Amino acid sequence: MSLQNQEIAELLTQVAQLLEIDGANPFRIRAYRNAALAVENHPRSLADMVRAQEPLSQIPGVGNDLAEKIQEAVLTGRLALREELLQHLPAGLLQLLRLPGLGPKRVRTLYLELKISDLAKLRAAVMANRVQTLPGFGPKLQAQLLKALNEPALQSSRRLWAAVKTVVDELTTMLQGISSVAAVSAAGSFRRACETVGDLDLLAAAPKAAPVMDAFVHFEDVREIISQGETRATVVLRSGMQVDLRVVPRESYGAALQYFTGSQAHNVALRKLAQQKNLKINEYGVFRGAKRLAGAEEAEIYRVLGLACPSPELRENRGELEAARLKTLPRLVALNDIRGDLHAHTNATDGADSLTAMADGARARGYEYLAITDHSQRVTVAHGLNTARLAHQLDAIDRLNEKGSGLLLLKSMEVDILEDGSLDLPEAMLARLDLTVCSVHSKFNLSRTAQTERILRAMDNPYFSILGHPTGRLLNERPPYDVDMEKILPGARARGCFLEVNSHPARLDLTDIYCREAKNLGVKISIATDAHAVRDFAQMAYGLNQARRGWLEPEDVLNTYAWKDLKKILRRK
Ligand code: DGT
Ligand code: CA
Ligand code: CA
Ligand code: ZN
Repeated sequence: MSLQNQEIAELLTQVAQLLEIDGANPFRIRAYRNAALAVENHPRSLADMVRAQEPLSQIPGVGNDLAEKIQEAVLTGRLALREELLQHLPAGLLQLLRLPGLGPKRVRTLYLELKISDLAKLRAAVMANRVQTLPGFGPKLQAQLLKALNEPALQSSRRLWAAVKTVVDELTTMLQGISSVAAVSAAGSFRRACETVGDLDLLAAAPKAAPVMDAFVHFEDVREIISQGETRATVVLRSGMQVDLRVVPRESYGAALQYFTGSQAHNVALRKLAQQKNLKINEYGVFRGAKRLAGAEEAEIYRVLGLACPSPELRENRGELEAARLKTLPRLVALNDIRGDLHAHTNATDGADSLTAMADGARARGYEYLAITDHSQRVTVAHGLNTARLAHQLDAIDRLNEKGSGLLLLKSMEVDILEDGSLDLPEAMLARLDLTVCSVHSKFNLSRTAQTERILRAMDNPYFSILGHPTGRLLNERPPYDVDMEKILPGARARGCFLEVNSHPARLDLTDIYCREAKNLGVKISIATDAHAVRDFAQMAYGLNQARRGWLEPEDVLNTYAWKDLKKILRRK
């Protein structure tokens, strides 16, 4: 993983902002601000410097303490301090900071005086005229905030991949309907299957751009045209999402697709590689002098550089170019490798569909097995099952399995991990299950050490199979609870436990980085939908995205195995 300087600076800036909202010591705040500036303006990649073990403390504005933080950001992609702050400060406060006129001081006032912690609450307070009387505010600022709250730009924060998918489908269908259009694709972070997407990048191949541009800006869902050039246009949709379209001639479509898919870090590394071979690469093709060696097909771009074509999900400059050169790219797990789903709820707890409906739904997807994992008793909001109700469900599963419909229902439960690390189900019942999904649903705010120990202690239980939604985060809503994955993963490995990529589009809480770490440690992953209705089985695609970004191959994924093999893999030593 390789954070750009700007991304490191952004993390440091957020820490400074959160500290200020928190009312921290001004010197400490200033230290983070200065470091962010220094990092942003530093001419060399700090990630490279960390890798080369060059001291960061030489950088003006970066002392020993901050050098450590930068190193942490480079090595882990995150800052524990930022996450600690977000354990007691709502993440929505960071969104407030994006409004003109709102800095950390005023956000602190809003939060302390009116408990405003996100855009919706601010809007409500503005509408109720309660903001203008706060110290440091006033009617003029309140009016300015109202205007800003209605700006489309504000709503265009990062969107879940799943939400963007719908738009991609609509827009590509529309563009493909234009007779002169030879090819259409999404590019950018969407094509790389990132969890969230900033703006959507689309690419089309056509001999003349004008008719394509015209159809695009007149698409029914367009609310505003930001810019419209001859071959490129940017619009904002009614949802607030920004979409970029570029139209290129067919002969440079492959090069443009490669270029605009990114990531930028991948492109920079690729360009360096081309330069070493005395070739030039840009969005029009690969050139030796004036001679174009490739351009029409993306795979050709890589081929003339001596590389296999890495799947877009891998293009983050995390070793994929090396693997492409050595022809050792992973054979990424795909939907047709998936033989079942290991996390699903029924209407016995908080699901919408019955046991038989869920079984039928899984069979319709061609699955061999489905684990029924309703909640345990402690999760009262979900109407968790007590021992008697679970026993009843297990009997029902036995009866359905005896009928032999071709789908095997696995007896399981999403067992709550209690605060002391014990499991919310007596041993006699645990013993009746084929596997367990064990999850944290309470006490999210334990310290990192306590949360980590809690989970490891739960894994000590010989009936623990899979850690469900391992960090509890909800993208754009709730930060992850503080847990040390660097301990959980080896801990799981040592005990013969597994982790889940929860495919809910806002969860995906085992990140690409940790998927890869799990693979490297030999910890297999369950890609599971946590379906609460038959239609949720389709969420498997989102979990697969994450797993593929984490370099997972079929053998790394529990639910690619036939049940007779999976059963052996799940058996604890
Ligand atoms: P996003 O929109 O924040 O989710 O992330 P991306 O990756 O879609 O970024 P975006 O939309 O700014 O640009 C799309 C792609 O275009 C990016 O992944 C790589 C390429 N690209 C954009 N700007 C540059 C640049 O300055 N240098 C290079 N080498 N590539 C760039
Ligand atoms: Ca983009
Ligand atoms: Ca873009
Ligand atoms: Zn759960």
